[in-house]
Amino acid sequence: LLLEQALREAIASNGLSLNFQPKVQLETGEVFASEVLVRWNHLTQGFISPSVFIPIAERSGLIADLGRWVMEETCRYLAEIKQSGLTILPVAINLSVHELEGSGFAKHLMKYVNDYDLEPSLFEFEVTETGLISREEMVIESLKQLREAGFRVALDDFGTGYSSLSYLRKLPLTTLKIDRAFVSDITDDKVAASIVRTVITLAESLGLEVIAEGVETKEQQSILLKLGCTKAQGYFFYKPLDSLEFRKLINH
Ligand code: G
Ligand code: G
Ligand code: MN
Ligand code: NA
Repeated sequence: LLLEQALREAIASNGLSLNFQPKVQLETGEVFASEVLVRWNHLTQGFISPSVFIPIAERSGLIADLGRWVMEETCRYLAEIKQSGLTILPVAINLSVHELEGSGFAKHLMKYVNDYDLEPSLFEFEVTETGLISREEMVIESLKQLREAGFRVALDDFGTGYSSLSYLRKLPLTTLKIDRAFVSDITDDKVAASIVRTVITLAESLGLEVIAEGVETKEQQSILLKLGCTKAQGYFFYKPLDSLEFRKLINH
């Protein structure tokens, strides 16, 4: 309850910040986009992980305010880059399924995009399968509205949920993100490699972009290239960077 109250104050008083993890072309390391990751530097406890405070936000209903803060801050950041005449790259924002449950979510996001004079095609929203299983119909409807508004939609942590294939038929996706559990096993485990190969083929035949998460070694990079993967994220390339570091990286 103390953390919940502190989180409420952090959202209201700019106590949160954004990190950006570069998404790269697997072969060259060229940065083509980034994933936005929220950070909370607690006054006395230091950095608290989103895997701790996102669940608190979900349970307490603070997730709607937190999501709005992340969206607006991302728009502000992009608009600022655009105004300085620098390169503006697409961003991916993680969504909690709770945020998709209300109606009119897409419209609400469009308001920020319009206020900051940005294009919806710059934004991808990442959702996880585990989140989707509850309230399925409403969530699918919200995702459809996001696509109709011109946003992109990625299925995050793909392969770790229970009904991956049936969801692929129902969800209006643009992108599959291969979970890092497969990537970390790919060098010693033939089965993991086969799964990754199959996911890549599947994504291609469905017309989806595919990106490997959690690439940490050169060996993983080279196996993924052999399996036909072209895009990646991971510590081998870049850790999440703060906004200044990220800006320096793309405008060196
Ligand atoms: O940044 P880190 O790798 O520690 O993220 C931990 C978890 O928190 C990941 O599952 C990530 O998707 C989630 N997360 C990070 N930022 C956000 C955010 O802005 N909104 C939501 N809903 N989840 C986030
Ligand atoms: O659930 P999601 O995929 O959104 O989680 C993103 C999280 O993954 C972030 O907390 C980020 O810090 C973390 N992450 C990004 N790249 C790597 C990596 O190469 N290895 C590990 N272990 N974590 C990573
Ligand atoms: Mn993600
Ligand atoms: Na993920």
